Amino acid sequence: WSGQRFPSAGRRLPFIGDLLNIDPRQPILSMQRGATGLGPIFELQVFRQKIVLVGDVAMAAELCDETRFCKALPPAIEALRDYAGDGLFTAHNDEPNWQLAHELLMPAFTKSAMQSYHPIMVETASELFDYWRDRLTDGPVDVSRDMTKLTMETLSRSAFSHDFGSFGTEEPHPFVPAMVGALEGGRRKGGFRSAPGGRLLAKVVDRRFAHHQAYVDQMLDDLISARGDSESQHDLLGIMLNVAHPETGEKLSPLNIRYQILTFLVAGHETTSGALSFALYYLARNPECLAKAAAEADEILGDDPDAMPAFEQVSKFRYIRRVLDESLRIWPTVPGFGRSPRETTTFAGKYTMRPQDFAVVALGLVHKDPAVWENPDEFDPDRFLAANVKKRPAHSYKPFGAGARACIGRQFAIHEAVLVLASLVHRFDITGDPDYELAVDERLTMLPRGFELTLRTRSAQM
Ligand code: MNH
Repeated sequence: WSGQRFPSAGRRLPFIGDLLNIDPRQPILSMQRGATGLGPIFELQVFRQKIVLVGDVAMAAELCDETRFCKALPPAIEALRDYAGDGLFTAHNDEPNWQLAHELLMPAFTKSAMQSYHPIMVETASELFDYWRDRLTDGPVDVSRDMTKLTMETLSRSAFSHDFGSFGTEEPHPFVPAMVGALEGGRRKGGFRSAPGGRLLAKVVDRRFAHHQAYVDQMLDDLISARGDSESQHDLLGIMLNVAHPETGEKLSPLNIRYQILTFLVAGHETTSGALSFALYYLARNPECLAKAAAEADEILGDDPDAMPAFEQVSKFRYIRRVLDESLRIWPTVPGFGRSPRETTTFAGKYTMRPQDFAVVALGLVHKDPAVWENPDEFDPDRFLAANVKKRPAHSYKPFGAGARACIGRQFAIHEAVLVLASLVHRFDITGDPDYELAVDERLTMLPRGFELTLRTRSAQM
């Protein structure tokens, strides 16, 4: 962005830039709050690093044009390469391992692959419901905690055929705090990387978070060595270990496989957990929506409150799918993504943008652009009725990113989330605390904090 300056929030100080305008516990949310009145493109400077963000549909749509733009890795994501290297999420566009892994792993995300995950998803959701049933008299459940148990378990069973035993204890599996700790360390390093003394600080952070890293490393070793010399290709890990590219014969290297396992463990569960938790928050707050969702579940699943959906039934929960879509509109659990031009170009009709420049699509703002979304703060699943979707410009809604580097797990996440929401409202009456005010935990992704639900089995009334 050579020489170009965009509006910024608050007062910019020498040396640290806009650092004081950012809440370290909620960097993205505080940044978005500060954007009010700045217009559709604004900037943030922390030490020598400048980040440009866009917050309206028109600019987001331009950046999503794959012919002119491609994925960029903003500093916070670049910092994750210490852990995830050239794994799918953190690979640079031109790194050969991205193409190779993308081609080898795509078959694990086809519709027929979803069919093979379906029984695992059903089984895992049933275990959560049994876990809840055994604790119904213990008071309300912590939604984010239990949704994280569920999605973590579903992902590890589907992708790695590994049972984490998440429902055996109240506490989350130790991988969860270890992962959050390791990533938090990475984020702090990322924030200070461009500061003088940043390298030294990184060493301090590394030491403080070393035990988390050691735990994660051991877990990856165990997951891989448990395979022994099995040639099986029945799950994601089997494909990574045993499938060669049909044309080049190339296979993923052991180091890259470790990066991919970590990538899938992280990318594959917290995002879906947040989406489920926000959807349940909105259902509990909007009794008419909850009644419609439950009626849809009852109609498709029938009288038995313990019935679980068959594979073909999951796509029939149209209303519940709209609840999920609308929750991800208001709370995109991946709050943004970076884009760079393929060649130097003029962006938004007037800004020169070079390939080394990037802009972050701030989904929390784009998904509420008043030019496209009426009453943007209101929860209304019917915005996603086909007739309404058609009226909106392309790229108004991008919770799974854009282009070749968009989410590979989108169908997996949607299938799992719809299945869980439908069977949950079929089996349980859910009530939130009317005094609860939504608070959000910002890790790499967004999760409601302290949101609880009281559950009652519905069998009694049917
Ligand atoms: Mn997911 C990329 C959002 C669930 C695995 N994911 C992305 C991107 C977004 C995203 C946005 C693009 C980021 C960027 O451009 O920098 N993902 C989500 C959301 C959910 C989600 C909102 C759930 C809801 N993701 C999942 C699941 C998996 C997964 C489930 C795995 C099973 N996601 C990935 C991987 C990538 C990705 C892997 C990187 C893909 C690539 O670059 O090739």
